[in-house]
Amino acid sequence: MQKIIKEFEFNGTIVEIVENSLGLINNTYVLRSRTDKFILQKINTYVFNNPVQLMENIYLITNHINNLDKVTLEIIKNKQGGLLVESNGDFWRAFKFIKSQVYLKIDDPSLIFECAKCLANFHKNLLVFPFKKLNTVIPNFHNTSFIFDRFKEILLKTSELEKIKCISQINYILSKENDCKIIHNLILKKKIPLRVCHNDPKISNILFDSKKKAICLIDLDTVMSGTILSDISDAIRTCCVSQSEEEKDLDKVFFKFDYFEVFIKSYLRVNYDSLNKVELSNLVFSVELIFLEQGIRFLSDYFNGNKYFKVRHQKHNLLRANNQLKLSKEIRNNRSKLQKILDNITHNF
Ligand code: GN1
Ligand code: MG
Repeated sequence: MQKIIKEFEFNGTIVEIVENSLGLINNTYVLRSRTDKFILQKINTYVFNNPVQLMENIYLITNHINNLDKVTLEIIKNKQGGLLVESNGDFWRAFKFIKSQVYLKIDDPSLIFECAKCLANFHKNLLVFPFKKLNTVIPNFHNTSFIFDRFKEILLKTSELEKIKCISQINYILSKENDCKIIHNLILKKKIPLRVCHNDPKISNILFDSKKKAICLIDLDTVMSGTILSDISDAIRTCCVSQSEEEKDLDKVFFKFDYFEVFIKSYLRVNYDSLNKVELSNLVFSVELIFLEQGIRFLSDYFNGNKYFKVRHQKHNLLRANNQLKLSKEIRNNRSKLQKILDNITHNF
């Protein structure tokens, strides 16, 4: 790693390297010199097969946000002025370290308010950014219809024994084929617009200061065009729950309706004007769908040999899938309750 470190424009000698294992995709290290801290990441090329295009996106987005005088990631270039360092087929990139705290789950509604505000401002700041300038780093990333079809393909290669063990999860997912198409079809029909989206605004991708104020969204790897509904629902997926997606005791896992209310109020306060009627009327459904989508993604990876998400043990992705599918069902059974909460809020706008 010393060889890689030497290639970047870090000021000062690096005296400490600590691995940070929060993300499920890239390898992240916090570096410290005598005066500064930095983030060094090895990009997961199984997931991101074009790191150059990915970094081009991050460069454009961070410049745009920076020009608005808002806080965002700051790329540290290599000694030739490039955005990446390549070594033995691996791609590395670096950022300035932002002094902050991250949360894996939330126990304080004021943090929910901050998350929603942070995401809404991110969307607002990028409203004028022409999304066509961004490379599609992962095609069909939040296309649930595509994710469903890939799940079916993976099932064809899964052993009968494994399928029997997971029969209830499989049957539940297969019964949702039509649901998986709804948002995608509305995009195709241009009823739901494409916009610049973060595409991975989970709670641990939001930095907070010591006063619990949100600083900015990080992990800009998947910033590209998409529906804003995936962003809103993905933030809700990780903010408005009793436990994180890592919790395996499902009795402890439930949706927090009061947090949903705080989230929606805070988000719409900033960005209500840019949502159209079709987006608003599909918002509650999109929350159910994102849990289902994440459940399908985890279960697909489990059947496929855990190649995509980092795991600590062989059944890790299965347990994560069970967690997400439970929440998807809970939202399904409480759609009208969530719709009422949303209607009461939008009524006042
Ligand atoms: C991955 O990189 P990280 O850990 O923030 C994944 C997201 C999932 C998330 C689940 C590129 O995000 O889509 O929602 O794990 N990122 C990618 O924790 O697939
Ligand atoms: Mg990521």
